[in-house]
Amino acid sequence: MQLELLESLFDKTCKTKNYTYTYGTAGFRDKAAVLDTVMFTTGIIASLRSMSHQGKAVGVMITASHNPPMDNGVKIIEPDGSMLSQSWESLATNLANITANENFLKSIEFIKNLIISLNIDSNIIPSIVVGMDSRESSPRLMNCLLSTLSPIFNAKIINHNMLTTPQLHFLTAYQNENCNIIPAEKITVNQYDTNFQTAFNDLLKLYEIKNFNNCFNNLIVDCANGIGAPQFENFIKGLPQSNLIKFINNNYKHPDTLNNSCGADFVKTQQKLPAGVNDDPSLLTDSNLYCSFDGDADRIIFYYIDQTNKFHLLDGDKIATLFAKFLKKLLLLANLNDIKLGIVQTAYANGSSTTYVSNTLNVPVSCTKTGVKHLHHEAQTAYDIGIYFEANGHGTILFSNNFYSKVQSCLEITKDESITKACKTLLAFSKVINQTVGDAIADLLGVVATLLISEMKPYQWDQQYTDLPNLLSKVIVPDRNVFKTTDQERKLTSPPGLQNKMDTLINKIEMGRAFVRASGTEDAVRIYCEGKNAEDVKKLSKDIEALIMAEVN
Ligand code: G16
Repeated sequence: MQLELLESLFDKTCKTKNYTYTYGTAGFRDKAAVLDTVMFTTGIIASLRSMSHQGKAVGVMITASHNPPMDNGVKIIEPDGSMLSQSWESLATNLANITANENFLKSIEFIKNLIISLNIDSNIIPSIVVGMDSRESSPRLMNCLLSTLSPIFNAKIINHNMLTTPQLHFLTAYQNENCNIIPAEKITVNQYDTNFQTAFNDLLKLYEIKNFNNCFNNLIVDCANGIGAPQFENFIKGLPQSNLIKFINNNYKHPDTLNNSCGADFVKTQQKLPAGVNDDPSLLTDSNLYCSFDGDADRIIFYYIDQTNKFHLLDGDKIATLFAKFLKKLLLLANLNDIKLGIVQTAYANGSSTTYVSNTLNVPVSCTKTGVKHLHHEAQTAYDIGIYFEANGHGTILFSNNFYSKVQSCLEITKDESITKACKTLLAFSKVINQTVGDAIADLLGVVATLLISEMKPYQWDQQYTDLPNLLSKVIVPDRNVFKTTDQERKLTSPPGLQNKMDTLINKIEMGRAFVRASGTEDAVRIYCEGKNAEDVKKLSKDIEALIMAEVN
């Protein structure tokens, strides 16, 4: 490791100085113009993280996901494909801020101290797997990220260039799992594609499903004009009935259109169809199923229109309950009642969904703070089948070792055909899911397979429960950091007194619930409101917004 060389590279790369970086909900995220310094230090942190894992591959994805085109960001991926361990978030933030604000020697001192305190063997060669989304700024930021990897760390680098965030999560884990049998340079996105295409096709074969028309005529996929477009267009070549899949907002070569009036975040927050559907009357029918990815295809939400052209949202809560009902039925069929199935939500989950999960499905439900890392952890530690979804469509399912061993032994012992089929379905379904992180492509396969096997149309899926009217909005304030929360972000502790004023408003409306929290990805404060009556919810949202503005001005 040649730390002496760092200074010349620093002078060349780090143009942003006197700036404070914050590690947000999902990594560093900011205007692309100021990210050079933090990309430079992220390369160093990722290398040290890999060395602390004895040189196992660590992933680094350049993306700002649902944010507008001028933003960008970076997410670090652990060797098992999960998000960077929380204990390293503050190390990454400190190094970025020391490098941006102090004498460069302090950065070197920080790195040296880190190596000593974490007992990192500096002879270990790190292995880094990198990728980026389709933003205009991504190649420039990739150069900043890569600048230290070879000269300083002599790192082994696998550059997958443009791909989706979940593809990189999967390939990072895949590279580590197969390091003794497949050379890292032979691993491409083809392995991801083959893995999930095969899993989906095998699952459908169990039920001899050849025709999708029982559930929908066409599946319309809104790709948010992001990297999900070319990746999924290529992916569907290995799927049956791929002619039924139609793409809209797949203009990823025009990065200025990314997430603009389209994509999962737009459709969820605006509760309306994205751009591109109304332009083509042939796409607008009540027999179609629609879905939207976000900018890096780690989220998905579904929707459909009814015969009166009314829009109906099937968001992350609806995806979680669809999966829970399906998996619970399979567990019952297989008499596997000791496998613990549970759902993890955040405060954004619609109240009706939580009631439905607890009272109708009789499935335990946990609530965590916003951020996939929190939900992932809860799903992994609390359940054998941990279904986690944020209402915004970010989520996946985790299957524990206990799940696999119980299903496998049941399969070996049983002579009963329906038990055999239920066990085989559980195992096959678990392979369709990307267990490293929420994945628009894998979740889409899971939803389509569940609908086909359950012979369910979108409106029947929607009938599980009726969402309470709700509104998610955001306000720009001078300093969002003054908004601090407790109770899984459901209550404000600061600014003092604001929660009490909000409670007075909330208590006035029937089934009222609302909370306010600072976004960890955008410079904004989010307001979520729900209640029995849509007009009350609108008013509550406006009143809370007014309270906030009065507080900060
Ligand atoms: C990221 C996180 C999600 C979170 C979302 C919004 O999603 O991975 O867990 O729900 O940001 O977070 P916030 O409300 O703090 O801005 P993505 O898809 O943008 O990476």
